[in-house]
Amino acid sequence: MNLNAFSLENKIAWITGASYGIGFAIAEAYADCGATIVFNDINEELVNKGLKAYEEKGIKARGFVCDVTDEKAVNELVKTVEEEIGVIDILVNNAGIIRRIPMTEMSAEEFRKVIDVDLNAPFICAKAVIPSMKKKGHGKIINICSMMSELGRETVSAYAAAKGGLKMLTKNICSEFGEFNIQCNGIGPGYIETPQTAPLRERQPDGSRHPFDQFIISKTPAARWGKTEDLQGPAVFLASDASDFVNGHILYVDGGILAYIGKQP
Ligand code: NAP
Ligand code: GCO
Repeated sequence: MNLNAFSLENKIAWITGASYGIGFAIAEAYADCGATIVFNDINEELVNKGLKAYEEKGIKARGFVCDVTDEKAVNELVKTVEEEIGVIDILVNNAGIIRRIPMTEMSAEEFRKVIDVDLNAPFICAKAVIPSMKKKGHGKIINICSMMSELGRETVSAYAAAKGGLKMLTKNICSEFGEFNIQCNGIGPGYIETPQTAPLRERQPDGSRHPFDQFIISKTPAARWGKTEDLQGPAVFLASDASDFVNGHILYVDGGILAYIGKQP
């Protein structure tokens, strides 16, 4: 087998919301595999924080202030990248938010905000990069889904609805653009140690582990939370030529949670 199939040399990758967290880890792995990194975040402070973090890793990334829900700003980012760097070969729709609120206490505005960032924005970003991918004759779109693309739980109704929709948007982009050699797949991370899940892992006043932390450990065959590094290999695979015949698939990187009934207490 030609191991160069996993190389990202001469590829331009745009990872949204990648100043830190899962997006940063994916961008770092892509840079290690030879890709040119483009990222955005919602404000200049975060972009500068990200640029510093990339620089410390020896990565010359291009950072943009861009709210992914703003179609005009997204189109301007893509136009600038195409003019100054080149056509985007790989898009990772990573930017996302969660609001943990019981459904009957959640306002329609709060629900809409989560849907806007976690579902509408991946549509906007994919729509912005697909035309040039079609002209170039290839492209990779990777949507960061979630276990909540498959399962629900209390307080995350908006997030689960968005991530369930993102799974189906992934399958639809596959269906509509596969003939142009564009592959669109999802990654469904399990419970990963990032700022987004920090509230679920906070130590209790008595020093014990958070009940939810203990719950996840009991539900995971690997008996641990995931680390952002656990997502790097799968993300490289889905961005590389090695996955050219993988399309419309959600690759769950969850330590086995979705396969496991859970350890008896
Ligand atoms: P995170 O630590 O909260 O990072 C999310 C990033 O997206 C932040 O930089 C955030 O900026 C940015 N962002 C939010 N709204 C944005 C917008 N409108 N425009 C541009 N950037 C925006 O999250 P994470 O844990 O790394 O998660 C990254 C992705 O993985 C998300 O889609 C999340 O749903 C998904 N995921 C996470 C887990 C997990 O266990 N952590 C598991 C499954 C899926 P701000 O700092 O300004 O908010
Ligand atoms: C939650 C968590 C999860 C993770 C992830 C699981 O509150 O249940 O935040 O939603 O972020 O999406 O795959």
